[in-house]
Amino acid sequence: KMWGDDQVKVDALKNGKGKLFDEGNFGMFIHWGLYSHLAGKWDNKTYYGIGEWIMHPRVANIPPNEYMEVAKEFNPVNFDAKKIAKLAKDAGMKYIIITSKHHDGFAMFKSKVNAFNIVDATPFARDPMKELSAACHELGLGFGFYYSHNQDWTAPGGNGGPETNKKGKKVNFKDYFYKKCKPQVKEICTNYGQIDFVWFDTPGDMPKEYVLELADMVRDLQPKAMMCSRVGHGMGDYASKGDMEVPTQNIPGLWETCDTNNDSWSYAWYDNNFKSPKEILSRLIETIGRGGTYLFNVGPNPKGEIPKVGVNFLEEAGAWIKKYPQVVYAAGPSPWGYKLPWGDVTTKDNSLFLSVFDWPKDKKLYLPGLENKIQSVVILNGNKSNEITYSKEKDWIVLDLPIAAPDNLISVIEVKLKTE
Ligand code: FHN
Repeated sequence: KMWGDDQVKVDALKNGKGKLFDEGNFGMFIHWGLYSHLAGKWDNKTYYGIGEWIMHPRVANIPPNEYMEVAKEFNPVNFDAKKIAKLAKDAGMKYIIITSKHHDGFAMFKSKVNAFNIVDATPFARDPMKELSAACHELGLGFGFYYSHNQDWTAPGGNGGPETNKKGKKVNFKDYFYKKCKPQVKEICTNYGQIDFVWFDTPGDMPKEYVLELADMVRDLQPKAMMCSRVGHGMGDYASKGDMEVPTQNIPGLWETCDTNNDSWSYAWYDNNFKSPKEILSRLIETIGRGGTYLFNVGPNPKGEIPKVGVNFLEEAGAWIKKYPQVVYAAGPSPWGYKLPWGDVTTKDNSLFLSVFDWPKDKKLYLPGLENKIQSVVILNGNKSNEITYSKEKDWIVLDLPIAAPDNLISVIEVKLKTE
């Protein structure tokens, strides 16, 4: 058997979960919060690195009370949920997951249990999560929340947060968990209709009883939502791989890898190192080729807009996917199990889709050890397709290519196998 189902996927799908992974394979991650307003700079000094960590002692070391004051200036008046959802759709993505609260503890949603939130603490006073979830529902996109459940650097008792409350009384993780974390997770799981993902992060040494309590509540309130493994203690419906990690060997089961469009997750004023459309697509195809789903991050700026270069590159990548949807949607992993020298392979039914990242200069494309009988080999290019010849060299199949790559981004060749 060259590729096939596996139990995790089958079970998840049976329970009405995992469809967005199985059929979509591509989602938008958004890191946006109070830190975006600082854009990597504090007290006239720029801190290189991941922008959402700016207040951390290892970065600008901003005292929680000073950081919380920043909320008074945060006014992302150009935030346009419909525009962002449309961008995700045009980019060929099937869902959006956005930071409802990152490690800084600032809630990007209206919270009744904690006033350090975008509606109550900023001049903006709108709930962008309401707007974005509605826009996603309208466009038929999946929607989910990121929530930092363990680290909270401004909440007394949160991991990395102050050890005493405003009155100077010592507090512990339990206080934070019951006063802020659990009630806020309840809020995001009840106030935004049906959500498709709850993306917890950095569980660290969070005690198991709290993780279980949280996971139970999410299952109760949002039985269809997929919980990512970063909730901790082996819980979750799917595995989240390391940040920006495109695995090199096939991995079974339901999993996702998250990547970002430049060097930081959140907006940083200097970060112009955007991944090109070709890089986005090749990393997406490699992830699908290994059996996973690709969650690609963007970081809106202090005004709430996604930087133009990132937008253009995503639109270009989306136009390519529109030309070759079969390479991405509901596509299975490569039977080779790893990337090949010229590109990567995704599969559907009896077809192998060869995405050629580097067009071979000798006009020969090698398929190592392919033993199946071949029905046809065609180069796809939009609605056009050209049959090409192939031969057998030793035990390998060798395709005869035209001299020039037909697609200036990534060319695709479909190898249809005989069924027998
Ligand atoms: O610390 C965070 C980081 O800021 C970012 O949110 C990433 C995204 O996966 N998660 C954590 C580190 O793994």
